[in-house]
Amino acid sequence: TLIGPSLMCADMGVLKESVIILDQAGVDFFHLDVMDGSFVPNFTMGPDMIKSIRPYTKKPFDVHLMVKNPENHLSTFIEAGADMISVHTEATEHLQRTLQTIRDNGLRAGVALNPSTPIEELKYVLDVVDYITVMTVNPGFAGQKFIPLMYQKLSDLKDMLFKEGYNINIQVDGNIGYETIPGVLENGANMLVCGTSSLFKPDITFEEAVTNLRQFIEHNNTSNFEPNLI
Ligand code: S6P
Ligand code: MG
Repeated sequence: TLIGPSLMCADMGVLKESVIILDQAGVDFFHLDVMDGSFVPNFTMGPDMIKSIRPYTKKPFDVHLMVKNPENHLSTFIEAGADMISVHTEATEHLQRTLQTIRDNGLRAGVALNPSTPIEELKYVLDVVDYITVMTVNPGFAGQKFIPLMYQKLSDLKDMLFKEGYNINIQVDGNIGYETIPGVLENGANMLVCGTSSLFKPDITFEEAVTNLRQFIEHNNTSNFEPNLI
């Protein structure tokens, strides 16, 4: 199971320091949320910000594009230092081409689904996908509540991938913490995006938060669905 801090939850005044400490604390990847105020009603990180923290860790940068027409911005985020890019199936007309372009540039290609979007949308792009992000909240904000039907969605997705014969990572994003981790692991998730529900807590250091989270995952991981990337 891979752990990735969601950096939009960090204190932007000490972003660089946070990256260095989280890296040393042993996270597996960094999750970077990009919003355009149109696909989702908020703004977060941009390419310059991503570029400015790139020198402080060698861990993969997972850029989650919550923007309309993400195909128009791939090169911007590749140049900023992305190793993995996920796009929303709801935001691009030509999902297959967009994913293929990400891969052609040597990155891992991800596809993210809003809570209401059915997994069937993915059936004919599975051969160009490295990870699927199941949004367990509606994208746009940190600190929201997990949508319970997403456990069923994860389980259905796991079944679909097994039936179609694909070993694709399943990432979960939104309110991933101690209440929800046992359920998402049981239903097939193997990449956890960790925000205010787990890693970014005022009363605990990043080192403690990562250590506690690892122990908890080890105790609760009943599935043997191991990540095949990074
Ligand atoms: C939300 C974004 C996420 C959040 C993350 C925050 O639109 O894509 O990556 O940053 O969900 O985590 P939490 O625990 O505050 O929900
Ligand atoms: Mg995200």
